[in-house]
Amino acid sequence: PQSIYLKDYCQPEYWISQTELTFDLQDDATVVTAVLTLEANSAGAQSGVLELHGQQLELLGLTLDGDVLGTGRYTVTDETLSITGLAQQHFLTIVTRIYPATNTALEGLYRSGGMYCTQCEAEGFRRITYYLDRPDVMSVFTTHIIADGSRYPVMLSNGNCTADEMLADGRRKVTWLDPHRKPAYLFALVAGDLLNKEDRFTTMSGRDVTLKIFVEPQNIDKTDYALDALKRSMRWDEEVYGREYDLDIFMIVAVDDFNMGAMENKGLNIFNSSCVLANPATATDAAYQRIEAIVAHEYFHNWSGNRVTCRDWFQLSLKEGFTVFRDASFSADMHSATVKRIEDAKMVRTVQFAEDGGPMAHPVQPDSFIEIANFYTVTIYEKGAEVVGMIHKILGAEGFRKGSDLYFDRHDGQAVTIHDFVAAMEDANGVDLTLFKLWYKQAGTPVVSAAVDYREDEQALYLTLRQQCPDTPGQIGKQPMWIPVQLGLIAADGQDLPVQVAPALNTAGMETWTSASQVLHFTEAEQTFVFSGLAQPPVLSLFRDFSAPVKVEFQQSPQELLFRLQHDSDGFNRWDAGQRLMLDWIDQARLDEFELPEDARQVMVQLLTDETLDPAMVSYLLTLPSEAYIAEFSDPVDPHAIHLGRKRVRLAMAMALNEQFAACYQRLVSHAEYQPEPQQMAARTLKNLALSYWSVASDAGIRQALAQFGSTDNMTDQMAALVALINSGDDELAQQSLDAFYQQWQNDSLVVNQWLSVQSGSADLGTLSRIQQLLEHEAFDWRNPNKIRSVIGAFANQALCHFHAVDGSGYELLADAIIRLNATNPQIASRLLTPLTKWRRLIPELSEQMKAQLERVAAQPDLSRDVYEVVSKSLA
Ligand code: HT7
Ligand code: ZN
Repeated sequence: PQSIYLKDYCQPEYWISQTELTFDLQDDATVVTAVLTLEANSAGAQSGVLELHGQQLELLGLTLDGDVLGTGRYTVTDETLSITGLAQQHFLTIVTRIYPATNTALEGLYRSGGMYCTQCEAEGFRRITYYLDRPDVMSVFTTHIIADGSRYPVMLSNGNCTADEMLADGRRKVTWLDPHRKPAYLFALVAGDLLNKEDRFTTMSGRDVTLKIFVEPQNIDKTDYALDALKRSMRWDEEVYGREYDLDIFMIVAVDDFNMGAMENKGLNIFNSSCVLANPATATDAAYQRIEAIVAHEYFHNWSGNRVTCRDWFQLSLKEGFTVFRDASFSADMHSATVKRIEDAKMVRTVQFAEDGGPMAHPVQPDSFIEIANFYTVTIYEKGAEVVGMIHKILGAEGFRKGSDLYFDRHDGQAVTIHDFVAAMEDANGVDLTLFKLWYKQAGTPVVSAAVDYREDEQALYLTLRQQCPDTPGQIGKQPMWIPVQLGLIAADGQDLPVQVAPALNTAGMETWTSASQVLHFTEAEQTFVFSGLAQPPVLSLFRDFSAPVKVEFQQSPQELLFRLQHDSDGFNRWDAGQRLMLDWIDQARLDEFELPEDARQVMVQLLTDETLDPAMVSYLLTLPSEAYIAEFSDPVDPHAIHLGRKRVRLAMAMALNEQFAACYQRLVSHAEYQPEPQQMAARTLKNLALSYWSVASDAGIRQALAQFGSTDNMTDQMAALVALINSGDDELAQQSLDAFYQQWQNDSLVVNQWLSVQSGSADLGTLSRIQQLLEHEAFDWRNPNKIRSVIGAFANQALCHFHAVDGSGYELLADAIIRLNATNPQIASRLLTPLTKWRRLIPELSEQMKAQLERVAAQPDLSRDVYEVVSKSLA
């Protein structure tokens, strides 16, 4: 397989102004007729050759301006159809046959359950017909769907429905017209026997929009929350970004077999059913929040992605980074902004930093790839969002809004680049972001080290920051970046002091950027900032609000960390201080038994008993870092030592605070009817955290978990109780509870997924033999990505002590699954490889075994591009 390079981008020789598609959905196959209006691009090459993309297509017919094309005029390969001798304008008709029922890759048109659906991003449209399947080719699409109307009463595509007719043979033909020009990756088609829940939304200019969520009949009672979340998103985008919806109808369809979370097809979003369906009995609070965030994310793409799209796939973060930033701001506004920030930072530190430090490291704007599907990564999405967030920090909310207004106005209807986005931000604010743009170009996580020197005679604190970004594959020697450092100075009484930054000289003798603002602009390899007017040495709170996605090396004593856990006015840094303390404890506990220090115990007692605090926040402050998070702070990584250390600290906290956890639990038990609303969710989060500690340390806690398991009406509490019972150490009780749970929920596939993952991801239960049993279970299905994620994904990413079994059996199981899926669903196979890409960071005895499994995968014949790219880069 060949790499594709950003530097090779050039415009196509032809545009496709109109695309008319007819889908004839037959039992064994689908025949697709595409009529393309071709127009020569005056800025493109003028060879008269058109090279269309196509994969796994049977070509049945080809006519140009009504005449059948002779075989001398065209050539077909596995991936292209080339036509020669073309002039300025043509109508090209292509007839292809495809096989949706055997499409297990879930790209293009495929069947999920009894329905047809599509997934065209990034390059799935080429599995439907020959086309210029690239995002800068934008066309007006008309879609006709012909099928048996009794089996497929619902037939949908993008835009507005313009005709619905019965054909002479008794079949039905439905026509959809999307007036907005769009690239093929935003095309969608759905046909099935579906029900829908309908609502309406009046836009800010008074237009009436119909909203519909389509589901299989058994799920019709699970649509209300997503519909409400959609309306909240539409209102929020109007209020915060001034963006209004632009069609008469907005539709969402839930499908069971889907490679990712959801897809923003114009006017017809397609969702993984796990990211849209919920009712209190079956969905946890976390699932509700995920649904709200994903509904918002896909809706926000209507502007950041669809109205203004990407010129090429190297610009993917243009739409994804920006849209993740937008959905994060939305979630922050709907719930607790601090908790959302903590969640996002946890994700960046655990998953993105790992990617940035591994063999698949790439910049937010990559400069090459082999398979674009491998670049839907945490770097493109989450780091991309952090980069947009830093622009927001630098410009302020008002300046950022001016920039986004200019971006949308200037580029509406265009396919553009990340450079265009930044240019709009610069032009609207009169700032120069040239240096800042390195964030898009340089891979790797910058490491910032900080040293402080308090000078009593000057009543000043000198802060020296140094930055360094490690080499990454293909990028040796990085330049200093523009890092916004939000900070605070805390007095001994816990109050914030005013931050006065005096002019300072950096090592090069240049005057630095200074301000009384709390955001410092750190732009050089080394810089010293001087804070004046400080009668006492303050406690420094650095990188408040996670103001930049960097690793921070700054020594603070346990007393200072504890002080900040108690007093830092920045909620994110309160949490961060606590996590740093816990990391130290876990480090100590790897070697010996651990006892919770008394001063820490007192602070925790205070947190657990102060009823004025946000319970969700208290819960985060008392939650230990996950094993994966701890691994990111370890070198080399010894998963078994991490597991042991964490387990000891957990037990020590549970024992030292047993009474308080029990009391906190009792205080937060509520008899109100379950509502998926922020206050109730926050209370349940803390209540169930208390239960998890309480049940680790005492039989009373286990009895309470058992009572909660059997009596609750909502999945949040039932699942929390089940996890507590699994962790109780009583294997019989754990198994009985799991059996009862399956008995209760075996007919609800999404709940069964939770049942699968709670076992597969468990340190107590996720043993190799259990995983093998689950893979044989009636509930498991190799064709369904959710089931694969629930068993194999949970095992390899969460049950770390079993996955890293010293005999290498966990790695072997994962490699077997990857080899199997390589043939049926390469995207999922490739994603499952992620844990194996970290082999170099492990202790030698594990590292070698992991490498051996990677080599075994690499040696397989017929590797997909997806798997080949990750395996070969991991071994390079
Ligand atoms: N933009 C969507 C990306 C997506 C996707 C990409 C590759 C393969 C399958 C996929 N399904 C959806 C999702 C989003 O970011 O909104
Ligand atoms: Zn997206």
